[in-house]
Amino acid sequence: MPAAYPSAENYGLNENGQMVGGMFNSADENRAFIFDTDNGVVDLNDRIGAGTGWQLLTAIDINDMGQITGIGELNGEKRAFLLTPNADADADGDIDGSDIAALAQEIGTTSCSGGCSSDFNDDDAVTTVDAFLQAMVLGHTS
Ligand SMILES: [Ca+2]
Ligand SMILES: [Ca+2]
Ligand SMILES: [Ca+2]
Repeated sequence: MPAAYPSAENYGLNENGQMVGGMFNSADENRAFIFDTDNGVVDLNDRIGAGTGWQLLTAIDINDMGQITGIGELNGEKRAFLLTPNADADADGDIDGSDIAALAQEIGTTSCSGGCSSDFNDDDAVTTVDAFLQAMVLGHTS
């Protein structure tokens, strides 16, 4: 665990070995985290963009698509959250035809090890799960 949040409780685990939960310290400050053996412990607040108004306190569960539910605060008010993996393959801030083309080139790859731009759920393979994640947010801009 990071030094600032030495204690943790794990609440959710998926097929890909990704674990989520809440980490906290003696000052009773809480942060939602995700853990896997490739990336270690990552504060989910570092995964969402700055300036959202959200503080993610505890992650409750993660499904095999990489979607994470939990509890946080939006502008200081306690709320539930749902995070869906970012399907912006070319990282230009929108989900459009060029992202579909990038996924089409990689689909079927089963040994990404972090090297596939379209492995949105980070299971080291580009599959129909990643295509579905992309289809859900097609047309979105950030
Ligand atoms: Ca894009
Ligand atoms: Ca684009
Ligand atoms: Ca994948």
